[in-house]
Amino acid sequence: MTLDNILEEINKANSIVLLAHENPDGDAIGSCLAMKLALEELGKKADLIMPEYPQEFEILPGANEIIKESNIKNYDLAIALDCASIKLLGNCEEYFNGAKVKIVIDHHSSNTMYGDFNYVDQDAPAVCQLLLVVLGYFKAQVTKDIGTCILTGIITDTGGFRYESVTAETFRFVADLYDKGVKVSKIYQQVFGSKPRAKFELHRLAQDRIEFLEDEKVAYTYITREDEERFGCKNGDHDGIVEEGRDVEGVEVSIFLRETPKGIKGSLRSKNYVNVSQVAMMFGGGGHIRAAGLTVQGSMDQIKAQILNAVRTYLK
Ligand SMILES: [Mn+2]
Repeated sequence: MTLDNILEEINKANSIVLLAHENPDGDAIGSCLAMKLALEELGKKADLIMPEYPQEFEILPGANEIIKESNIKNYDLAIALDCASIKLLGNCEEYFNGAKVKIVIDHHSSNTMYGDFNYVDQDAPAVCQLLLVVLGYFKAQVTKDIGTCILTGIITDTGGFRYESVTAETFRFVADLYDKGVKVSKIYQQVFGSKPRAKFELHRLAQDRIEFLEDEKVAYTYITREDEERFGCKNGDHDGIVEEGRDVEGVEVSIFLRETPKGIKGSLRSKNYVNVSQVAMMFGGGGHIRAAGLTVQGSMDQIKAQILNAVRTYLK
């Protein structure tokens, strides 16, 4: 079984690097930190490389040990968490490619199985929930610190237990974490209950620009680089904008475009029936049925029109 292979590779490795997708979210950071702490429980040290991550996660256990880069280019083992393709590793791709053995642990349906060993379960609402299965199999003890990282990922990737990916198992896992002393309300407050002023201003502007199209079944908005510079935004301040459009009554698909150095990044969300992962894949992206993303070259207006054309065919 894959998990036996993964444990064997971990035991053999003298140097391990942990990586996630660029612009990491709570699940990416939570799963990497949980894995790092769990490896320590198993007597293994690992480097966690993340050039940038949102400041609300700085308080997570082990976050002070996250490094921006490493001198080591050929780790014995690389483990990519919450990352659907090698391309999405961004600047960390070199560490993955340079490693002798490559492992992928993920829950994206669009995962390209780019590791030597791939443990992918698209039904898992978060990689963090999947990690509980993995750590259980490894007989690694889930400490309060590990549980805190894991719960952060579960809460962020499920929108606070709101999505249909949540199962009874999710709540059983959370109940176990609660019994270990993990503070559910504190994590909730940290993740959803507080935002920097720059983030608030960016969200206010994006909300102001929302257009309701296609019989009000589609919400569209955008943010330019100039907007983010003007407010002094940090990495991750745009997180949550696309959900604001989706949450409006009658909206099935929310589209959010954002200028990045690599091109226009599109985020797609759906409420009930449109498979936005399929739409994203038409543009070389991917993700989940209700949450997906893509990065393309072109003008904002052009890309908006192209995505709208694609989304239109799925609307009822
Ligand atoms: Mn995830």
